Amino acid sequence: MHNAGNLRKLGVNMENSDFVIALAGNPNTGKSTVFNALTGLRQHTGNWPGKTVARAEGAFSYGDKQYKIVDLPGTYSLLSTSLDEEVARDFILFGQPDVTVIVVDATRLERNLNLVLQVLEITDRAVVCLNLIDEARRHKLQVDERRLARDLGVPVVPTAARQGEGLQDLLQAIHEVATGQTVGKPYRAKSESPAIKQALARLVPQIEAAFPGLPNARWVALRLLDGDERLMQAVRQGELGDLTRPELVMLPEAAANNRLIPLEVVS
Ligand SMILES: Nc1nc2c(ncn2[C@@H]2O[C@H](COP(=O)(O)OP(=O)(O)O)[C@@H](O)[C@H]2O)c(=O)[nH]1
Ligand SMILES: [Mg+2]
Repeated sequence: MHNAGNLRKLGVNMENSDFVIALAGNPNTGKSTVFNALTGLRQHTGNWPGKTVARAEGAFSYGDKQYKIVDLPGTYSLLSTSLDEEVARDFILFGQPDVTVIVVDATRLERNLNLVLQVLEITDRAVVCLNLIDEARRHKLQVDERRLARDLGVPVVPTAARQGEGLQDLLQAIHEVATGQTVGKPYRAKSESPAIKQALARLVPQIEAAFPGLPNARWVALRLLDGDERLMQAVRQGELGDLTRPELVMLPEAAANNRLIPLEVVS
């Protein structure tokens, strides 16, 4: 479930919406085309709060639910080494969108899967939009989307967004993930060294205790071990939790919980 408090800080007002969708993808995969096809005229553009990065936000309804959709900057990764990557990562990490749609280029699948796997480390609420499927066909490339969905552990929907092909299936997949009818079991690589394994064994339970229900404690722990300043700040300030639940903000136990995180493990 999305984090309305953090979303407000990220410039998204959820008052009249049931769900918020993030649209991620490498540049030139057809993200904006998908965005336009889903929202039509119900969209507006601006900047991310406090940043000079352009942002498009739109709305649509489907199956009696109101959706907001945010077009994230096109990126090849989420390591937050550029402003675009930071904006995209922060939105998925702190906004906790109900669904993250990752638009990939079916003709350049291998390169695109890098971002898919990074998104799947942060959230299990994802749908892969396998776009430019017409181009793939033209190049006699066949993608086994069922196999891909099984291997990734999230729905994969082939589309040719410019022609409107597959968009109904995409909407249906988004709806099923948003409403919890489909629950992802994302593929997550595990190939850490014994030392990292040991550190994770200490750190992960403490992160889970401080932030119950966090879908990505292992990833957060790995980023902390990597010395990620932004995540350390987020842990200290309780940003990863559900700020919409007042008891977690108010209760001193919440603050006390945060102090459980042994930052000496991190340095
Ligand atoms: N053939 C084909 N072209 C597409 C498709 N989707 C988008 N495009 C084109 O690909 C280019 C990049 O699309 P755009 O939506 O701007 O990509 P973005 O950078 O990811 O936002 C544009 O010329 C689109 O018209 C598709 O499914 N098939
Ligand atoms: Mg675009």
